[in-house]
Amino acid sequence: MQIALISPKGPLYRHRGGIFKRSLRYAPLTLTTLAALVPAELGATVRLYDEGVEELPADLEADLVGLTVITGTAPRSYELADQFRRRGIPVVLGGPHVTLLPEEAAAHADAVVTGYAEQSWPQLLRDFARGQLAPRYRQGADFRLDSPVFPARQLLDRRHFLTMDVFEATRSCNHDCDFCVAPTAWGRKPYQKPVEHVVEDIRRQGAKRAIFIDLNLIADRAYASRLFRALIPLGIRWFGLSTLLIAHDPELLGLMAQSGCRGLLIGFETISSANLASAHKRFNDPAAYQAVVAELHRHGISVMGCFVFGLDEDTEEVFERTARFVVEAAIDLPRFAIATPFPGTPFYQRLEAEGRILSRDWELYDGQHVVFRPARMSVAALAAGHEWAWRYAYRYRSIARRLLRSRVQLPIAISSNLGYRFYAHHLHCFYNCDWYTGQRAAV
Ligand code: B12
Ligand code: SF4
Repeated sequence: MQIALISPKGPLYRHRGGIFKRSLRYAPLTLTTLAALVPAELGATVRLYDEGVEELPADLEADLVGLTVITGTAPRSYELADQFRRRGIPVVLGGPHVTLLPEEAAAHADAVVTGYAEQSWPQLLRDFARGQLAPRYRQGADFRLDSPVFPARQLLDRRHFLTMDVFEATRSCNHDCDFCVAPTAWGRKPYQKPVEHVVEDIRRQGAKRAIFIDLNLIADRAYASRLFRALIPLGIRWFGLSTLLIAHDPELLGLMAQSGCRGLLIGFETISSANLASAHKRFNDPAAYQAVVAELHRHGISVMGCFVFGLDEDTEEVFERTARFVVEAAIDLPRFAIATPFPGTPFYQRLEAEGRILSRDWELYDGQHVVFRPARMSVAALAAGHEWAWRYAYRYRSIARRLLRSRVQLPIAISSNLGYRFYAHHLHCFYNCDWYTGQRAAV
């Protein structure tokens, strides 16, 4: 059996014409994990294709195609799925967007898989081999990540990625921020790989630097503490994601730093407490942001700080205040996004009930387009302000000011800042689709 697993990409991230440089691109674990879950007894050959790094072969042949779908790539995924099915190749769709909108996806697939797929995907493949593919596979919440599954990273061409040393210890998150896909798609129950399996994966890979893609590594304090202790003997340096609550837990932070953590992606989201309250993210306190960054720097940890624009309390002043703030606070790598109501989330439901969703073209749901009517500014002002903030934060002067104050992980910080500077200066190339320019011109 020949299985082709594909990660389709929207325009922003596609390798040709996209603006997401190799210096920003690590190898995700979706396709490599699915490949590792293929039951050995089927004797299948698995090939992986990531449209973010390569063109799909026009004559791609397979007995079964699996596509991973996030909201921003749903139109491209459906287009590819329809093409394969026209050629008589059965298609399976899975991933966050399929979990959020299975009925929509089912119109383009022979089978859809919702939720995580640790048990359902092997089951699907066995059914397919017997000629008994079912239209719907659901992973119940009662599964565990106990069995050792080592992602098949060797199936991706490492030349396309900054690093292949990408790992995962946990899934989902215990919080319920109203804009986040994780609690809606997968629930808040923590799923954890046994710490020994994570360590074994890192050892096998021979990694010296690692990226953890877990949504919130400190969701379960006891587990995080066990994991960090187990990482210490490996002597690696690693980057991951956490909430800013880590800065308020000196013991865990000390352990995290000792285990080799050198950078954290943190969702600060907004400098408005009222926005945070309505998004159910009250544990973020804007008054403490600067101290949080300083505390992480003190431990040698650089900060990728993420902010969203367009929440209901935001007025046109928010762009300048936030952009100046990230420079003053010496955030090593700031990222800005436009608030995006992913389907199924409480944020989407609220905007829909208020009649404020302007477009359901999922390709625009990439965090860089305005798809709803903002409360206190126009669509055009939100789009322009967001772009302005990117440019301001990535002026050479701003980069220098941020990095000279931080002085943490300078070589890596300089190269990723240059990657994001390129991104910031090319964002406008992606605001030329007809619907979008029409909206901006109309306001
Ligand atoms: C790597 C990554 C990216 C990469 C590539 C993603 C891609 N597929 O194109 C890049 C950097 C491009 C990216 C960009 C963005 N991303 Co992203 N990203 C991730 C991240 C961190 C890791 C993915 C991963 O490797 N997971 C590990 C694997 C094992 O889990 P998994 O992918 O969920 O797969 C499991 C199941 O879902 C299922 N499954 C998945 N696909 C399939 C397919 C088949 C056939 C089957 C059977 C099963 C199946 O089986 C797997 C095993 O259980 C996830 C967060 C996370 N930790 O998952 C966010 C995540 C996917 N991203 C998300 C978001 C919001 C974004 C951005 C909007 C961020 C932004 N503000 O700019 C952009 C949008 C890009 C776009 N074009 O629209 C959301 C998804 C939202 C949504 N509704 O689609 C996630 C879930 C994060 C979150 N907080 O909610 N991202
Ligand atoms: S803390 Fe982060 S991952 Fe967890 S629900 Fe909130 S936004 Fe999502």
